[in-house]
Amino acid sequence: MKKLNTQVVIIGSGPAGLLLGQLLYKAGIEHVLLEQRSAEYVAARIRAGILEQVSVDLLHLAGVDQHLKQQGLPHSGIEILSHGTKYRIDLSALTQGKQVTVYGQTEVTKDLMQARQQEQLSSFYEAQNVQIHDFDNAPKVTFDYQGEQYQIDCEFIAGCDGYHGVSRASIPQERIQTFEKVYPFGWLGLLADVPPVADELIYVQSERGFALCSMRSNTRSRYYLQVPLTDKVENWSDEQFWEELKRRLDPESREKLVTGASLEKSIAPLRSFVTEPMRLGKLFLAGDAAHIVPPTGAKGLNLAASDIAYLASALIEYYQHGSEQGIEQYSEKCLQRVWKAERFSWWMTNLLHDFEGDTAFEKKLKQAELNYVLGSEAGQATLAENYVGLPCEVEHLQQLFAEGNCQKAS
Ligand code: RFL
Ligand code: PHB
Repeated sequence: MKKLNTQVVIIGSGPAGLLLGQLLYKAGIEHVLLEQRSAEYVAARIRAGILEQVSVDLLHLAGVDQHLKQQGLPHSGIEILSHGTKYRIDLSALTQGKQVTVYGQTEVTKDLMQARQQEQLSSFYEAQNVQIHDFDNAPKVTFDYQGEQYQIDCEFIAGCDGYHGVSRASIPQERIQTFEKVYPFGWLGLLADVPPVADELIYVQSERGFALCSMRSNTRSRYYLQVPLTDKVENWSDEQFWEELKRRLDPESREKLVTGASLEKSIAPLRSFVTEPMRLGKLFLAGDAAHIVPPTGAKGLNLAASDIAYLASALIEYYQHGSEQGIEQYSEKCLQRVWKAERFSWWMTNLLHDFEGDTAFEKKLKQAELNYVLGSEAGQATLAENYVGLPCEVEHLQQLFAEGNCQKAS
């Protein structure tokens, strides 16, 4: 068995693991990253598309925002189409100038991976059989790589390995609590090289179900349709997708919609899920390993980034000042923000989707609630404040960075 040692082992090369790696590297903290998939597979995954300012600030701090600055599209508003009428939510006007940035998770991942490669940071892609040991006292991670067994002794483990990862699964059940809601529908997503139907995202509530018109750039669009959980992507030709999308849109958008061949098409189930606590001993859970939100509020990727802001701060405080305060408070701080994002994502999902099981009374109430939100400045402000992202202590991390590099632990 090959033996290595480092300060932090990061499991997972999604946005959470990659961002943490870059921030630790910048702070002079040694780490090794383990990923079960190939680098090519990870770099090609199509997922989220909206970055909160907090996520943009973190990528800047990590020194990985050159492409984002050039290609990210700042958006100061979104549109909501409710039964044929379009309402604009002026995010900036309602939040003292805040906005979101359209920039794909695929691009974020590629930028972070490229920076990692340039700095030649220690990474094991296609690491198999990753296992966590003794995370309360003397953490170790074992895995198989290119036919050899490895063991890494470390001081902390960051479980950034997503919903299906090994980190959460390694915790004895009696030491964590999980909270879950599964929704009775999924999103069928289609990516195509066609110009977006509008300058801003359109969230569509219609009698035929929810739809979303999003984009990756001025020439690449991402569209979604609410579909039953039992549906299969093979049931949907590109033509059928475009026809159904048109039926859910208003006449003006239907007219403007440019269709084309799909680059990718897939169905994602919708789920809300939270694990408590998010730290056990020297094992931290971050991102989808700890929580899942339905994509309606565009929060999944952004929550992963804000967890990493708290985690990077905690580790830097520990190595720089010998303080365990950030480590002790990690779970509580993350969960405060996580539950607010869970609430918002659940609320947006409830308001905009068609729930088959709803009674006529419940449908009327939901419509009244949406009409209230869209027709009231206070209602719109609540939506806007949550959509652009609630505060997270990025300033604290910025200050830690400004104070200088961390000492390497002995
Ligand atoms: P990720 O991105 O899932 O990365 C986890 C990484 O860990 C690896 N891994 C392992 N590595 C080693 N050993 C093991 N045993 C491992 N098990 C897993 C995985 O291969 C992977 O590389 O989690 P992270 O970094 O926390 O980032 C979270 C975001 O990816 C996620 O919240 C969002 O993408 C959620 N999400 C969406 N969010 C949105 O806001 N809008 C969307 O449109 C949207 N679409 C999606 C999504 C998530 C999806 N998943 C997870 C199935 C579409 C899909 C299909
Ligand atoms: C996306 O562009 O993939 C996207 C945008 C907003 C959402 C969800 C997904 O709420």
